Amino acid sequence: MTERQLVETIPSVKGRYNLQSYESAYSTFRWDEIKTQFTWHQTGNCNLAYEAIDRHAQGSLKNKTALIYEDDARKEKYTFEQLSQISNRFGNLLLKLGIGQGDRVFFFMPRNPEIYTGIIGTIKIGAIVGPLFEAFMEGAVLDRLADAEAVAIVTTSALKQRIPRDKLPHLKYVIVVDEQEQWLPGEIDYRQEMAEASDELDIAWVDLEHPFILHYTSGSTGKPKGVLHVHGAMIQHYITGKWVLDLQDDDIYWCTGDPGWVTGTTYGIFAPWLNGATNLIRGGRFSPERWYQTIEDYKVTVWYSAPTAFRMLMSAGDEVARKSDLSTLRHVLSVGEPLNPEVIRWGMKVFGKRIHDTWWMTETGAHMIVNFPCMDMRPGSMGKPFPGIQAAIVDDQGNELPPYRLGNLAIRTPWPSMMRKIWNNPAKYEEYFRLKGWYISGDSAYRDEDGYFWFQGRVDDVINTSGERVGPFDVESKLVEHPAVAEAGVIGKPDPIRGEIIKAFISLREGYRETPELLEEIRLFVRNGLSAHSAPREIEVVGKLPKTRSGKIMRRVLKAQELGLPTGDLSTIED
Ligand code: 6R9
Repeated sequence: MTERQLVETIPSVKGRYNLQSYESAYSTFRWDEIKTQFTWHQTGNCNLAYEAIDRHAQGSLKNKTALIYEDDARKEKYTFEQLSQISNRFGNLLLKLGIGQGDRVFFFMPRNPEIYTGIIGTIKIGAIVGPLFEAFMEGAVLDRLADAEAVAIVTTSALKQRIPRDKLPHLKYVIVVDEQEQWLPGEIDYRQEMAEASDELDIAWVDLEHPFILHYTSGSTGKPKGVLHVHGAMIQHYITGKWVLDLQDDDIYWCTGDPGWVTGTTYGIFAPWLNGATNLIRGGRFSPERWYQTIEDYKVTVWYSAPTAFRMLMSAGDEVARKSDLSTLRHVLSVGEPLNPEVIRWGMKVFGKRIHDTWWMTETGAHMIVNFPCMDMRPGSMGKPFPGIQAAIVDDQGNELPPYRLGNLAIRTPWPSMMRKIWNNPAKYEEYFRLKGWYISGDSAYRDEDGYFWFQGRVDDVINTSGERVGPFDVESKLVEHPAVAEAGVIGKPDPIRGEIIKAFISLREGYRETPELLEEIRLFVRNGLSAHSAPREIEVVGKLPKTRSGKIMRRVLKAQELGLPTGDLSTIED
């Protein structure tokens, strides 16, 4: 990696942000000080769900709207007090079934208010939540429930068909939230039980190290890993919600992530409610018109989404955006994939706002490297480490590398929301910490001399062409700058002479047709805009790129298909 000649900067905009100066916060930060915000800070006996909901329900935010829910069929609002009562009922429902501390309770439903109150209720009794994507098929459900030895699952009458109970000896209860004609043994009628349950619950006071959530995340090969987090993560959920999401009293906050993805829990549930914010949840499918309309209808002020969604909105055209009033938006953020500079430029045009990239992982539990509103932004960079977080680029021996050298993105251990276990797989867990004192993310990145971090790809995705290391992200970002390109996925394809050549898979925007001239024009566009060695030698037009449920382009799938190899675990693929 060579030094950049020209770095685009989008200056910070003055405002009443919760964090006013990054440098001074970073130099004086202590996690211990953040703990004093919590009711448990002297005893250490805590409960994340209590801090997120009941504490507000018992205080001045009692009648504040905590949850606004909307999909094509339901529109509902709940105050903190109502969420406290409903989740108490759910906690009692579980207790009545004999479910208790440390038991694994899974959620397998389309987004609906019951997932949110159910997750809170489960955590209140000290049990462990296992969130699943509703799109999972039988095999994916089986793998996760079997590995976790789940005792109960909350689901719908339609989705329960995908739960192979005969292969799950530990699964005692299937809690069905909607009506059905026939109830099988072991099936619990959620509506009836909830109607009978008490509003008062004995909350389980647990240690900060007590687990509360098990998120399965798939690697490229083998079975998905169960990443376990503990109640103490709330310290980081809270302070990143305050400083990065910049949540303030009168905000209407919308995070588009599904609870099956860690973004949909840490920043779709815990961070906003720990901060006492009004949290908007939208169910149903993605649609540019409806998404923009949701912002207008609810006067959304803080919006957290993902590059895949922003790129889809971008390719739907600016006219669609102009049909809705988006002027209430004051802070927009992104996570899940690298945020292409072109998308940031587009955001400045349609929202009049910067889109703030944030980098973190299921394993890190909360934000690690981010762009704060008070900070100058360098499009294409994921920003700087959160205060209290020490990030570095290290080589394969754990030595720190100087600016502009590509290497392993690593975090100094520990931090409050760090995963504590890979379920049933201690060897896998140890692998992340193989270089002493560091957590190795598996991402490849470099740092510039001002401390901004630049993501290049998963370590396995980095391309070596004629001796040059090329990160797929740079090439993809240049490709989507071309007016014909909607999305791009770039891989290294083995080549006898060059080691690897760069192959790009692209989807075209509305109104463009594939012609040899267009492909050549796109190739030259990258060549002239980036460098000769970064230009794709092959470009293939596809209708759609393979993506995960959280919108990540699956480069390993593109590569396996290209080489005619097995594609590995596909349980999280979009369709
Ligand atoms: C929160 C989440 C983690 C992986 C991570 C990286 C990619 C996430 C990113 C990003 C570039 C960003 N990733 N955020 N890459 N810029 N801002 O996404 O967790 O689903 O576990 O994925 O996603 O490759 O290692 P998870």
